Amino acid sequence: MSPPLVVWFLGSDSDLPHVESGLAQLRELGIPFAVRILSAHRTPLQVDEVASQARENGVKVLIGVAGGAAHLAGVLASRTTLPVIGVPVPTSVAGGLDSLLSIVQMPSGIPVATVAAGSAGPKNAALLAARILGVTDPVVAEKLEQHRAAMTRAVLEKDARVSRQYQDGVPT
Ligand code: RP5
Repeated sequence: MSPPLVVWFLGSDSDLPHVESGLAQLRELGIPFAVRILSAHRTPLQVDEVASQARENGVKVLIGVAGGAAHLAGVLASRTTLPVIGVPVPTSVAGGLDSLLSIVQMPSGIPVATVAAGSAGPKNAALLAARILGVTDPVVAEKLEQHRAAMTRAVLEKDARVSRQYQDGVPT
């Protein structure tokens, strides 16, 4: 098994269902990853240890996933100079606006690349991690080109089907 290039940090195992699409995306791209359940508030010492050792362990990108007072990605970014992506978990508070603002409003000097609070978030976190890896890894870069070409084909097929269906303004 290859050592992980990407590590997902989840503030709780209750966040796991939200990130399945992102894990699947990394699997599809053949990028080795690990998943840890560690919390900025409940296990700060372990977050500090894993984040501060990530670079020497060969990790290239960290992804912090949390909801509510979602400080995990920011704390990760404070303990490493590797790129950190933040994934806000939807909550009952305005669809996760609390999580989103907790992650995105970082102070100057400690950046976190924050993705959407909704269902696009985890998948885009995986694709953004792949783009970062693709800067220096031509195999990953080529897989990203193929992924985008497949997405374009899928949309054009839908366009052809729906535009045929609505010829003359009425469904046929
Ligand atoms: C956050 O609190 C976690 O990331 C999770 O989204 C939320 C609730 O955690 P649990 O109470 O379900 O463990 O830290």
